[in-house]
Amino acid sequence: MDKKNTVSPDTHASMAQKTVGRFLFDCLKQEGITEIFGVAGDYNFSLLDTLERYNGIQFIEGRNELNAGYASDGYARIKGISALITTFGVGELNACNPIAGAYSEHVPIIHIVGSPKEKDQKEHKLMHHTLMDGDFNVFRNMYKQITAYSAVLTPENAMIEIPAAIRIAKEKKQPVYLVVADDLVDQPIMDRIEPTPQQKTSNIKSLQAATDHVRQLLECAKRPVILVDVKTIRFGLQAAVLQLADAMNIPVASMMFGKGAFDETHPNYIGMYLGSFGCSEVQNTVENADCIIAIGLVPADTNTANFTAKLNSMVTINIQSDLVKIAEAVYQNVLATDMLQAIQKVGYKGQGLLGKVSFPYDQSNVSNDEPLKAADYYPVFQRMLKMDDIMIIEIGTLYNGMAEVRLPSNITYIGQGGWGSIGYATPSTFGACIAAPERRVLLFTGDGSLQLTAQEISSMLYYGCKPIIFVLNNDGYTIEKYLNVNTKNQTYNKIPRWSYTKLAEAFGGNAFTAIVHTYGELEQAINQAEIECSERVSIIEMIVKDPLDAPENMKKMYKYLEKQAM
Ligand code: TPP
Repeated sequence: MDKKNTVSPDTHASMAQKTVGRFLFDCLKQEGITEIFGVAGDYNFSLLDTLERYNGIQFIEGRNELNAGYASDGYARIKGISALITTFGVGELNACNPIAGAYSEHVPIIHIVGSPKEKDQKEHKLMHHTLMDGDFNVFRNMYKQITAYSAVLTPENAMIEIPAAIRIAKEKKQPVYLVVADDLVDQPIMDRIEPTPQQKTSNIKSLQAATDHVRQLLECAKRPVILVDVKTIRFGLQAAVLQLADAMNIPVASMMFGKGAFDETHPNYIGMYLGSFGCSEVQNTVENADCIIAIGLVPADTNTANFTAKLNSMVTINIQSDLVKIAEAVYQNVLATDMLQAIQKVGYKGQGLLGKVSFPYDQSNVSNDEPLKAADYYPVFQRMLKMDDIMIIEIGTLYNGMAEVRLPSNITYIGQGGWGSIGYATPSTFGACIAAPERRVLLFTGDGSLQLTAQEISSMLYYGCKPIIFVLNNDGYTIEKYLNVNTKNQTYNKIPRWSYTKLAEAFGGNAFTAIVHTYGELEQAINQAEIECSERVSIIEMIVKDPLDAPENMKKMYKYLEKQAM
């Protein structure tokens, strides 16, 4: 990062009594937060002034709060937790979408809002950024619906509320909301001791009963399978799942939201289960299994190929973070880590994969001068990926196509499959770059989505981030033409034509850029970007001739919708 503020240590801090602001930042620093995203506004000046003097956390300003919220989401998906500072009303409401998205997708963000002076609030004065009705609780009440916890901070309660909010965010993996009046930030806090929270543990009897049930299922199972989904990532279960797969030696498939949860180079990995829209071998293995060990499953429409995924619930061991469902039985208070270990101890030994597994993008025979098509550019992406890359995939045709690209080990794969707010990926990429400046970061975005939050490329340039950005220019909202059988020719799916490669210049920065139409050009641009990405941002605009070009699974989805509509 080139343009980091030089943070001067607060020389008086060690002598002075802790203030609300300093205590807040101490608690965040303890969680490993070294950057906080947000946008300045007069009600959060005291917070930001404290932060500017604070040693060890840098304020990273976004181009708006929507983007800063998405950036903190991307950051949290890499560092485990993040923080966002906005101003009252106008600022915090701009961040509702990313915070609701984080709630839906289980991403812990500490959202801190600076509010008008306590005295003005008590007197119900008509202050700017309010509804002009003297009510200062309106926005916090709105936020209660999309956060796991909220509190109004005071010097009296800071030592209780701040640790409690952080603990809840980490436990539930969801955002929390803290609001503090501008004039209270510098007030010394009252010494209080938070009651020691009870460590969550499994209920031994429930765990035992669930384990007995698992044993019964596995005793007669001939074709068991492991199905990995998104909450495996959110609740940090990847290592435990990998261990289970090694021990059991049975096939492992991934759900779409859960991409990246399991090492796709593992010999037991069979691919993506996309119901009847995906690979039929994977579908057969999962749907004919006589025991499905499903971890962190979210059976949503877009994760189950419009609910065409048919998991036999009578043979499914559905492991959630703190409960397990097996057939019709629900075992409450069973922690996923304990359940995974218990299954391993049952001692089932499979025979690995019986046949050879094929992956859709392993082969492609296309000449260099052919125009770009989904069927053949995904194999190019598959070849360019490297271990330890961070990939951010926007919702759109890319999210569907990329699902079946086979990943190298140790990839952090970021997508907002469930919340699905377009424009998420670009600011999230910015957040990822800030979280892991040492790693290669790749953004794959559609042209339509980029038009929502393109400003964050400016922040990338400003803070010296160097992602490689692929913009899929298919001249409009292609995915929307597939989501309904009547939307192919609608004008609302057309978008203005932008010069995407000129964005960097417009934002006052310098980037490597390329506009590519063919495979030869794409490969050449990728080779160059691989050199350039140690120095600057790269923007590769991929022009696709046919606005209806899409990956195979989307074409299958369209056929399915056509049948449904008949
Ligand atoms: N607004 C928000 C904030 N989120 C949404 N998901 C939508 C609208 C509806 N929507 C879903 S996908 C999409 C839209 C408008 C179009 C995406 O187009 P693009 O990024 O160009 O990707 P493509 O499918 O063309 O590759």
